Amino acid sequence: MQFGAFNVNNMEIIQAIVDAANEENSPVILQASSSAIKYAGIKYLKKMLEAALEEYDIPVALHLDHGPDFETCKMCIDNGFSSVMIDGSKYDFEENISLTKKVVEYAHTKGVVVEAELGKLAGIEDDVNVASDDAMYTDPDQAKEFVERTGCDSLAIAIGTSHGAYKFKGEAKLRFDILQKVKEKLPNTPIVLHGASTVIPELVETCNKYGGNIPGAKGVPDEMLHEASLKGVSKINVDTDLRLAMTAAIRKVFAEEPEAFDPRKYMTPARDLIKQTVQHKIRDVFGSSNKA
Ligand code: PH4
Ligand code: ZN
Repeated sequence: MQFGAFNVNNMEIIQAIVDAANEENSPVILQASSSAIKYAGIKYLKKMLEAALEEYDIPVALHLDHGPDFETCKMCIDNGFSSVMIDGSKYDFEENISLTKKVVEYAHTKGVVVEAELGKLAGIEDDVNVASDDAMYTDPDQAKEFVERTGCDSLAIAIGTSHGAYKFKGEAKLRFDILQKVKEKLPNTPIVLHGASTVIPELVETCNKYGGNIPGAKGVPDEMLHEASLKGVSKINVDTDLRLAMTAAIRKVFAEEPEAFDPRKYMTPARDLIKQTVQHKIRDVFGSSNKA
């Protein structure tokens, strides 16, 4: 079983995810990157999480995605986030260790758990752009040393995924052999997969049909996410699929009802389509549904 960690940056996205998780009676992780926090404001995100917790009985966590530095992690910890990610993957091994360790030491005194990253994802990662050629898979021996020396609670690894809608030029290919080795060396450390959107073809098609221009987009097929789960990935990050759902729904309303200008007219179907997308992932892909 895997847990979906869904990126959020506004009220409708949060409502859609939590509503979907509630219907599936599944725990869920909401996560905000530092650019999402800049966009929405940390106080709004925190209060919207509180609203979601009041509304439903399911466990909902609020996680910092790709924390770029100690200060951002500290700000989120001090604002009641359940967990933080410190992304030191842009630094060399030793620097990544010392930054991660510093965050772990602070977080653990406050009862907050820490995700770290070792290895580099190809593509755009927040403000950091790692060229495909530089994409660096995680080294399993280093992963073991990294976790032992930092005390991090979970580890994001690079096995060939990347952020965004263009993950593979040809066939989708992930290095499951690396995942397997990492898991052998770290049997008790939850492993995280970033850049794990499927880039759902129907959503891309709808975007393109109604004036979008996202040709040749390709993500991680559901079967591969299933295999990743069997081989030990416990947290799956999803952002792009939600962006596509929202855009597809809004584009459709704009194209079919050009006279519409009440935001509720297009935000309602946008929220519904995000909800459907999240529900499908929880139920059919991640298997975290506890629906009777
Ligand atoms: N993420 C999302 C990163 C989003 O700065 P920003 O808000 O654009 O950062 O961590 C993922 O792993 C999402 O993967 P996906 O693109 O395959 O959905
Ligand atoms: Zn990521």
